[in-house]
Amino acid sequence: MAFKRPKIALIGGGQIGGVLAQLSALRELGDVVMFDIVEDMPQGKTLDIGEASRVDGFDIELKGTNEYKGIEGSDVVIVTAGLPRKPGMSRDDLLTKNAGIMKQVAEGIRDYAPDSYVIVISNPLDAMVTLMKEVTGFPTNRVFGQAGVLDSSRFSSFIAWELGVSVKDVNALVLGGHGDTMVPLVRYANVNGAPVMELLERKYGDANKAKEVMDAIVERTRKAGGEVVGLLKTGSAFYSPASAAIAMTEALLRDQKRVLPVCAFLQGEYNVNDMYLGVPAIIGGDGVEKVVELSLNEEEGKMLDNSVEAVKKLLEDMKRLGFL
Ligand code: TXD
Repeated sequence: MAFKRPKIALIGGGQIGGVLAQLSALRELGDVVMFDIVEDMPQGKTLDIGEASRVDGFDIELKGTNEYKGIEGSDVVIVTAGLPRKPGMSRDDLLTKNAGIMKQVAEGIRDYAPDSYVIVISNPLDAMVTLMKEVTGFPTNRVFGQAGVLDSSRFSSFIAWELGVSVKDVNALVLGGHGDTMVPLVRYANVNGAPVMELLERKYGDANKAKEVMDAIVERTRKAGGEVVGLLKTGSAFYSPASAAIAMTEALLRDQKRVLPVCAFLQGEYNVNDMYLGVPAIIGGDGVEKVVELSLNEEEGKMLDNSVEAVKKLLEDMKRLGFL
């Protein structure tokens, strides 16, 4: 059997989809097919990126399509299809619209890429991943969502900027749903093993001040998506979400066994049953290979419970609207 390059399908060729295509090419992760309902747009975007292949030096084929047939044989599918909230639209309106889109997309993946691993990015993330799993019927190790890698990267960046250290030495994790109830784990945050709170206390010589600074970092992390939206005005973050999903894709295609916070299906871990939630997991050649359990103290446990409740509400809304 001849060797061939992995095939990556991008469903949604908007802001995030475009960066996903470019990063996939730059890192030579695999051939890319970009699907969108907008005629000619995915063809144009992939042609544009492909025409830089000589300059950037990548041997990757990029194609655009408006038909699901184009994603046949894909190993990984990354989904960003969806609509952002427009003025006058309620949360239910958005949920109805995006759940409708996700259902259609999931049927396309189920029918044309039945053996693929699926990474969902579209919002509301936790609900969209759940719907993807329900409609495709794929095993849960093959359907997961991107939120935690980005939320944790934001948390780590803010810590690095505050302490004036390389972000490469910062390890900081965010658990929970992708919303205001997410749980940045301060107690586990460290700089090459040194607890971040200890470093902040040394910097300020005052435990109260250190706590105040950390509280502000946690708050900024929770609201980081909104901060970018507020500045961009015409859309939401797209470079960093794409980078985050590419890290997950690379872990999968190169069987890296990375421990990454992803939206994974829980069956008893963290005392949560049969529900998707953001937790650290080993990501390797078989997708979500194992959820990594951390012991949480009472306060952290309560925050996670809070986040679980918020995700459950979303799922109830989806049921009420007839999608689950
Ligand atoms: O970390 C995260 N998970 C996120 C998620 C961080 C930031 C943004 N996040 C969400 O990703 C955001 O709220 C959106 O739901 C998605 C995609 O964001 P993006 O910025 O890429 O949105 P765009 O530019 O509007 O692109 C969406 C594309 C657009 O080209 C539409 O034509 C297409 O989706 N679209 C469809 N594609 C396929 N099939 C259908 N039915 C469809 N409908 C719209």
